[in-house]
Amino acid sequence: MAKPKILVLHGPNLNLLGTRDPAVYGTTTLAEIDAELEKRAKKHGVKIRALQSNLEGELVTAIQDAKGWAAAIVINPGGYTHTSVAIRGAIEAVGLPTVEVHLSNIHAREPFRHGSITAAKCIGQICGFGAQSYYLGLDAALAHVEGSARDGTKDKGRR
Ligand code: CA2
Repeated sequence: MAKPKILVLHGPNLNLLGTRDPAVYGTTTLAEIDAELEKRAKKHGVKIRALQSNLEGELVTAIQDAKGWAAAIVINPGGYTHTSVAIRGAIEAVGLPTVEVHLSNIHAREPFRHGSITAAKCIGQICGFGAQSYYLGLDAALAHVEGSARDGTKDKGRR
């Protein structure tokens, strides 16, 4: 049987990780996060496809295209978390189990970051653990995919 695949999506400016603002976002680069995710996924027999984009429409298209091949999505929508009805709509439309992750604790930051437009269409949100948020997000996605496969609820509970 083919290995399940997980789409990892990074939103705007996350390509700058490790180069600026280490007090807020840490020193780990995006390439290091992707490499660690790949290593961890491999242990579960899962493949990762990671993509960073600064463009809302590209993120929407990536989510739509995932319908054909991904078992789950891990997404850090970056600043679009707080603004993007389009990304929320794409997550809802594809119905793939999606985990929202944030490096920082968005609830402890400026009020405009407290709300997430996208999180309500995800199975859950993990924030505040730096790069670990991505690894915990992958664990959550894997647990969901493996759990659904085990108890036969693969397509149940979709929003
Ligand atoms: O904490 C997170 O992961 C965020 O999604 C990061 C976004 C921010 O707008 C969200 O409110 C929370 C910003 C990503 C910018 O990343 C940078 C990394 C290094 C240097 C500059 C920006």
